Amino acid sequence: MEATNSLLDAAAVGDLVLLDPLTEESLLHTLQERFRRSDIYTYIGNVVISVNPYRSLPIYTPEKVEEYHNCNFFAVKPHIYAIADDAYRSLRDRDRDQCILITGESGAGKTEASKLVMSYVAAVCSKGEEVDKVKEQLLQSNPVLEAFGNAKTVRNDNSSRFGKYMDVEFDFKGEPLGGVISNCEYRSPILGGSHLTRAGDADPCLQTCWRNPLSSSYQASGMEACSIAEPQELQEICELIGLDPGRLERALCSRTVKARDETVLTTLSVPQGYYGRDALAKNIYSRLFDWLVNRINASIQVKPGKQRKVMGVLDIYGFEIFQDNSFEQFIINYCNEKLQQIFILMTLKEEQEEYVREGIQWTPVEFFDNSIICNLIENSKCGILAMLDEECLRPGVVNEDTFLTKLNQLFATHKHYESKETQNARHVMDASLLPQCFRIHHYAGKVTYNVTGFIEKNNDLLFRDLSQAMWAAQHTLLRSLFPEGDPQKVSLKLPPTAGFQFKASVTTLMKNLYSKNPNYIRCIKPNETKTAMLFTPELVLAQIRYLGLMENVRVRRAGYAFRQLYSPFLERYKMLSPRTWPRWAGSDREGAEVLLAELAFPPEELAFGHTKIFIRSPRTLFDLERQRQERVVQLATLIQKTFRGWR
Ligand code: AD9
Ligand code: MG
Repeated sequence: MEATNSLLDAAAVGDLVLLDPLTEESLLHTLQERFRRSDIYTYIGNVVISVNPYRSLPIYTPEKVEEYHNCNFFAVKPHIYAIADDAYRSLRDRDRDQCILITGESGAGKTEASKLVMSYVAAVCSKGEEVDKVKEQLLQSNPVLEAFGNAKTVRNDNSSRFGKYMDVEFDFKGEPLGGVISNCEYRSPILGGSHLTRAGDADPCLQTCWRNPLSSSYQASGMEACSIAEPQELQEICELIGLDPGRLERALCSRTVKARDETVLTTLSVPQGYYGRDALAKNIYSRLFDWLVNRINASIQVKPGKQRKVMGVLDIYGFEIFQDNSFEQFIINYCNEKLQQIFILMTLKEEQEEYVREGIQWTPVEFFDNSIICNLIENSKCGILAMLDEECLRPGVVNEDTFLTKLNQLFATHKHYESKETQNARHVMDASLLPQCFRIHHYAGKVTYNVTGFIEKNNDLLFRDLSQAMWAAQHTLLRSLFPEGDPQKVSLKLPPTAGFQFKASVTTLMKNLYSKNPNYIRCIKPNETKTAMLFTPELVLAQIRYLGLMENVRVRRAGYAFRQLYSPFLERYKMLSPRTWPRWAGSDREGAEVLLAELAFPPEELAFGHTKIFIRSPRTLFDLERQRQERVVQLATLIQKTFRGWR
């Protein structure tokens, strides 16, 4: 076991649960030292931390696959293959559905990690014409999705602009049958910036809209009105989608408003025109992407009725704390807060289950429960999202001021909520918090959100004139993406808000994950410049905080830091006891009991389960290991002397 083999060299600790003392510095130092030795993987129990090396390492070869195939998790170096193997075997042999949750910031290596997991599982499950075809379909769905869903950003040359959850389904023998992909996307990030300029992938008409969605476009023509600045561009787009330019121009520059029994065409202001144009481009791209996911799902779906076991892989954006945080960060961080909640619940649940299985007394341990923050955001009556929806649906002029005022009143005394107003009431002097902002104390740190734009982004409205224009186009695919544009189907109901939809998909995702056995991969980005093997401590430290790694270690060692099956335990340490060494005739469990009684460790440090020994603190394990190493040296000296005597 790597962790105990090299205890005298603290930096080589392969499992941070054994870190002693546990501080941010020691954790950071361990990761840095391991990274320097190209050991990019480190455990926290069975959580894998992966630090992006930004260069190709020779650790994903078929020989490595073989090495980790059916391995004993603790007997081999930490590796993403070990967790993939453990999850797959548990699914196949113990009938437990699995999920693999991969988190980390942009460029940290999540998508690469998800591909490594998938390719590992594909490599170790059985072969055959039918199975190979399914594997191929599952693996090949990735390049298609990446072609449309990824883009070059400042942070990552191949950044996923969507969150992806994929359920891979297996039969009782562990052979893949097919799968289902869900797009856990919050719409804005897909068309997040002007970096989207890659040519060659998309349908030419959509590409034009995407690359240049009538940009450079509008000029004010008098009061509160706008017109198309580049009619040529409009003409070209309309030729491609098969639409009368006059129709699109009208939809881009004006809006039909129904007032009582009258229908009035009102002109749009320049900012409204820009809003409509961007909303249209976003909708076209986003709906096309959903269509693509549906097409892939149709080809990989498993026939209903088949009994199946499931391995879900979640590749989703991590916690974000920027200088300026807006609605997008709020939504993303809410999702991460939920993932943290599920992590705590599941880890403690798993711990508890293991103790029950092993017949060990469970004493609940203090840990930070973040439900209070989740509730602050998602409570259906008075959470921040509900308040925002209420504001968005309120008739008349709405703005973010009243939204913020309501939050300030509601959460005046909330421990995890702060604003200028609540600070004043609490006599806090803090010039860094601006009046248009509120701050949430997330599990991963404090984030200040500027409410400007929250309402517009939450409304995420596409003017009906635009959806009707798209439905009128002759381009069949485009037309099919805007069914609500059919004038026969005009609905007076407002579409659900972005926040509402996101909360619903997060709730579904959490339910799905909660029904499975979780496996975690926490990805860390070591530097901002995508440089091979460069480790910037400040950057990594920030991620250690955002990923909640300290909390992660604390939760993991909430009960017993170390546990091992009796047989390998006795095998390793029996040399410390004259009664068990070299040969022990009784059971492994009795052997471990005899051994530990002779070493006289305090009884509260140990618990004897049905199949495993449990050790409470790393210190006790270290002590055990130190004694073992001393014994090894003694024995080596003895053997040397004996051999010399023979000569
Ligand atoms: V984003 O949130 O989608 O923007 P990811 O998915 O976290 O981000 P990604 O997996 O795309 O990051 O990794 C970024 C780049 O780092 C890859 O294109 C590789 O060049 C590099 N990378 C990541 N993981 C590894 C690895 N295990 N070995 C070598 C890696 N290079
Ligand atoms: Mg990615």
